[in-house]
Amino acid sequence: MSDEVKRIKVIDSHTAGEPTRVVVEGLPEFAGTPEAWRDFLRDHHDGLRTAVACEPRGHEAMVGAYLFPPTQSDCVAGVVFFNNVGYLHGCLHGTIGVTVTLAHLGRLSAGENKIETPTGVVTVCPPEDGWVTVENVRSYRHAAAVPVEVPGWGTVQGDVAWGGNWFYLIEADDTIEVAFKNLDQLTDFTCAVRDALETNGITGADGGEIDHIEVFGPPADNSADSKNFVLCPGREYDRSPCGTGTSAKLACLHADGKLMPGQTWRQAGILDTVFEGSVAEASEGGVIPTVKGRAFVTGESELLVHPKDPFADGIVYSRA
Ligand code: PYC
Repeated sequence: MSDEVKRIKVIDSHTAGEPTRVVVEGLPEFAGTPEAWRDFLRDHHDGLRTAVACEPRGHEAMVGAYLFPPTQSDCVAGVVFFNNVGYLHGCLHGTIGVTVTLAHLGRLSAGENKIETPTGVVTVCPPEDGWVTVENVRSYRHAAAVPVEVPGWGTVQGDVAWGGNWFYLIEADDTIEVAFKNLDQLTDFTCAVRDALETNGITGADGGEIDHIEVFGPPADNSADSKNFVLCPGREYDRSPCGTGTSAKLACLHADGKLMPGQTWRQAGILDTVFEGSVAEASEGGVIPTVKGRAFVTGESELLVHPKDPFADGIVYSRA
């Protein structure tokens, strides 16, 4: 076995509290679309994901982003997002993190910059004092007021919507308050809901797995219209208001006639940080959301992976 240490250059940022670790050097040789990159890395180099995202180099809340050359000439980069348990379809807090990282590296042009992702092309502008606006892919409500029996919690009702990931969106009732002090309860509740959706075969379009659960309650103050808790794939919650979750919410509000094109919705997350969103109507139905949030670069480093390290691929485990 060679003693050669693998070096992975990363740039860390956080968007409204949620981390993004962009892998800027250290990917294996490959070329292709974001879907092809995702499949190649998942099937042949999944240890890279766990080395970057999991302890001891990462942590459970870490969201990673692989950066590679785009296939479309009008895009500045291709990106695949991942976390401690797998790959994400899309990720907007992550796109905002990638944008401040590209700006930090001097790789953005003035005006609009397009980024290829597995969900489609998203458009960003260079950050202004850390604020980045992202035009997301088409988002839509797939099913309204879907009931599900959740063991220990009773019947829960929510909308199923696509915002770049599949979400089940629930309005909190008196049994649960969307507040940071209730993180454990919110996590247990949303994990139980996700399990119940799976058990009952409730999915997004084409059987898409609903792997994000979003609970809404009143905001802490008038700086937002609503406050959410978002369970991400795995057991971690989004520290930010979740950009794809905000997009799913915007699509549901629009479908209910509660949000007109161009009107602003301010979505707070569990830390009371806020994303601003608005929609344009999409010709195929649904909406094209625009989401604005603020990110800061927090570190530039090189991860070292020694071949003899028993945790070269990170500490990988699954919790029942
Ligand atoms: O901001 O879209 C988002 C996101 C998805 C998972 C974590 N953050």
